[in-house]
Amino acid sequence: MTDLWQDAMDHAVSAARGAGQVVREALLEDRMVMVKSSSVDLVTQTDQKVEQLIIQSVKEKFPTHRFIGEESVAAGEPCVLSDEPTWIIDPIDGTTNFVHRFPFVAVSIGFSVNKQRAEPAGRASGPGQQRAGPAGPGQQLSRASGPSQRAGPAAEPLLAFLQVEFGVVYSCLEDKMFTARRGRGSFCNGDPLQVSEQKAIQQSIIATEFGSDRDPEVVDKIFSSLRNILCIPVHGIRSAGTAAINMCLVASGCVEAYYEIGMHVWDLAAASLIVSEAGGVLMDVEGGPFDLMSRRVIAANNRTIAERISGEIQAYAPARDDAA
Ligand code: LIP
Repeated sequence: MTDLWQDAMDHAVSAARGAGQVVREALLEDRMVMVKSSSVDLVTQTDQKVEQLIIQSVKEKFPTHRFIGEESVAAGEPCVLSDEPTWIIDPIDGTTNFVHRFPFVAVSIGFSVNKQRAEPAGRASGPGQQRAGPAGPGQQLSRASGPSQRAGPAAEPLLAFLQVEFGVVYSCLEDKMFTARRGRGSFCNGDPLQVSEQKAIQQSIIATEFGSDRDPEVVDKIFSSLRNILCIPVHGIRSAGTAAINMCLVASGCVEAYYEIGMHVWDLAAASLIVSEAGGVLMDVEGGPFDLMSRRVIAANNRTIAERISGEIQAYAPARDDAA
């Protein structure tokens, strides 16, 4: 089977590794901190430099491809997914961590193509792929089985409404390269990932973030959700300070779920595929289908835990990433 996108994925891995080196070096220097949407929504020259480095290197190799980059969008570029091959880039996921040298920082590169186009079974599938779960326009499929459990090609047509073809998250201070290709599993430094098998939320760790919205009404909702979930009770709550790494922790089986409202498509795109290819599920915070542009997500090891979390969340709807 012709593999259209392996070159692009190899390039993404190498670009993420190069970007990670720049981020590590920048950590040793003084960082000039600027603000974006609010006084706690931070950006540095390193975010901007790394995004330009990645975009330039991709343009040289794939001149027709499009981009959604966190800092480009902040500078006024559109945030649109289409059928065209599109690189979705967060040069530094965890900018606040980076500014404070809190040691979890990721370079995130997702790649989408053929938005909302149904494909025949197996077209982009790896050997032994098996899928389950609902799908609909603009959604990530969830998958019931992890890499180790796959057997035989998909028996029925796959509803390939997936938007993300591959995802690369480089946790550059840990030197962990998380990768996923649609239908081919998720990996960390080449080792396959599998979500936790835990079925009881009472024996789970849940990751979440507090985001950068300081509107007291929003903060009340965040704390109300947190209180509800903590009091289920769960074993614990964790925050890595980066959406991408939180989701890679779900894919790795270290935490059972991650939820948040307010992060962006560039925080989510790559890691959403890493979660689903590790056997996890993606869901909207109100229990509906996951929507990459909605700025809301539950990523969990299984549907039962995802649904339980959705029942405890005080939902709200920030402006969509693709709002005009
Ligand atoms: C950040 C996320 C973090 C979230 C923030 C923000 P950035 O991304 O990864 O988890 O809580 O709202 O979106 O700005 O560091 O790329």
